[in-house]
Amino acid sequence: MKRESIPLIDFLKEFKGSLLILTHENPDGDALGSAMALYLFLKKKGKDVYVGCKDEVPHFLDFIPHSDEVIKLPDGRFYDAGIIVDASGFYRAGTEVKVAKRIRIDHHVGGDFYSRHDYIDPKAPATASLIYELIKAWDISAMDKEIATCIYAGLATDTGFFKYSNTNEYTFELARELVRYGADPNYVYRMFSERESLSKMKLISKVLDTLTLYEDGLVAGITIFDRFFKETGAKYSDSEGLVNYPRSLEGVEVAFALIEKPDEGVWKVSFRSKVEVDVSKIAERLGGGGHKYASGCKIKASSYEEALDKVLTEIRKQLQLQKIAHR
Ligand SMILES: [Mn+2]
Repeated sequence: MKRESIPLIDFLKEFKGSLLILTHENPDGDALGSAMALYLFLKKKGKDVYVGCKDEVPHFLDFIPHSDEVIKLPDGRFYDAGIIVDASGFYRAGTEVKVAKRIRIDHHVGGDFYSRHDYIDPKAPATASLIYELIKAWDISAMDKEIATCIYAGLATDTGFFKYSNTNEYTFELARELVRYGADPNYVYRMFSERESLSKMKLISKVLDTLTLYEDGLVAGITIFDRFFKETGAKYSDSEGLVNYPRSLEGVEVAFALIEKPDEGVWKVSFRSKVEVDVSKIAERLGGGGHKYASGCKIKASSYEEALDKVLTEIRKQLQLQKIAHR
């Protein structure tokens, strides 16, 4: 991915104030990996920089270097500038953020635009790859093993460990560079995939019991009821990625996970697709957003049946619009 120039670099070079880097709520590997990589790099550049998140760092991400330095938001402080990474806008922080200037670094389609200092590229495989490009264009000599590990964690997460359709020549070139700088692929894999808790396994067992096929097997969904967390002792962050189970079924083109969030009075929905269906369109019609193959939204509904009906209605609409049927 060749770029002419990144205006954000010129802004940051001149910038003298306090800077808050933040992720969306319920951070994933790309969100936290990107935030920490940028934080560590800007600290090396002598900036007055902080990193914050509404949620505590989940167990599966606690190996990310210096993630214990993440500030829990809201912290009541005022910052001269804020950079939100891997999110379609500051509303995704899920909490109040007091910053004089807003900047967004992201690879999602659409979303909020703040100024020419935003650094957005929907073609990037991960936000972490944009952080790499920023460092490369500014001062690659500041790259080190810790920063490379943060970026690698983001890239690996968003490509499904180099399996999803955003995996291409560039993805591997970038991975090669990161390994050269000290990222350890086996270590990152083990940290993400071989540290599960028994309570998460019990949660998966309950969730798989809800697995249901719709539209003659073109669509598959799971439901994560709030009581499952109480019954198993699993944490909310343990629900991350479970939507990949319905997606893994043969013949399924659209998968979804419906997650009950009584504290917010909503149902959170994650959508995944395999080849053709553009699930970003489904999420957008329900007030959310995302990518062609991965998207999400929150919907208000007075019952589970109503939430499920809203989801299935929009999925059917998209299948019809794209004329998707069994081959
Ligand atoms: Mn991402």
